[in-house]
Amino acid sequence: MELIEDIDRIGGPFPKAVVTIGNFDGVHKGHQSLFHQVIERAEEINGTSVVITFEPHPLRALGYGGPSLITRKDQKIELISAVGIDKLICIPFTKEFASITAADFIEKFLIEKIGMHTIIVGPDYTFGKNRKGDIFFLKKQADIKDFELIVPDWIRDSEKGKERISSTRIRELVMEGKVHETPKFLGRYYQIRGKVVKGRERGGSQLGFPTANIKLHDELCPKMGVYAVMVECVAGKFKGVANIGYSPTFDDHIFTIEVHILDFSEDIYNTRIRVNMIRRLRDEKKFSGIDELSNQIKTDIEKARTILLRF
Ligand code: RBF
Ligand code: MG
Repeated sequence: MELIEDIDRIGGPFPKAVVTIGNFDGVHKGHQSLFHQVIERAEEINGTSVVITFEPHPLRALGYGGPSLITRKDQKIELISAVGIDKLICIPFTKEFASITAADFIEKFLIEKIGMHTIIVGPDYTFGKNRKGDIFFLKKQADIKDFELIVPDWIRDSEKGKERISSTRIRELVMEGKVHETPKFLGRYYQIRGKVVKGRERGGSQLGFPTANIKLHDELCPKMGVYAVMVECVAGKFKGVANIGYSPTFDDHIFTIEVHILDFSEDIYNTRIRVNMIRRLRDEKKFSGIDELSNQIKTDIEKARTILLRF
């Protein structure tokens, strides 16, 4: 996959471009299905598969805040590139870009610059200045400008499932701690990313359970509590138990995201870490002392080992 981040250097028009456009936060199963349809159509017509996305989130660029992202740019690019798309165009979304009319966007950008032959978008897709470009508008333009428009139906969470796959729903599940429900929408476990930083150095020496403290790179953070997790770090892939919260047994009231990696003793300070959130085990509690907390963590680890057996 070629990643294109400078719209003045797109290198198009591409032969028979089959295009999809969106923010694609989360790169969830709905997005993945669109990408696969883009690849299939491109193969059928001997064309080029193209995904166009925006950074930052259009709402944020326009000053409306916007939602906490499920996937930040690096993870989004990584996930899209894994699907097997030919070109990923990541457009810096600015006020200027937002002021382009829907008709100009199609003519000057999609057709002239990209070489669009086919566009595949979901039923609720809108684009262009004030979001004037919707499916109805696209249909009319497709007839006038002679390109192909494909609007697949929504992807559901299962064959008979009723729930639409949506980034909003995934954000809610993460914030409610229901991380075990995210795979049916994401097609993978929800993952947090960050860097291992120095903590209070209390876990190993006082509790007997050293933890890697994580400086979060992500915007979205799962509900506070204790989780069974699968860790990916420089040393490999490991099972673990994570705690997100204020460690109320102690009185320093510092919010931390930390993970105790099972059967592990390497020094991973200042390296990158990825934590796949498998299942939430319980709320954080204030214990009467270190021994009580330590015993509880032992129980958490036993539970986690059972949950993580198949990993
Ligand atoms: N601290 C608490 O005050 N209450 C808890 O319920 C609690 N649960 C934890 C569960 C696990 C699996 C881990 C790794 C840590 C937990 N902690 C909890 C945080 C603990 O106090 C912290 O790791 C040490 O104080 C070192 O910073
Ligand atoms: Mg620690």
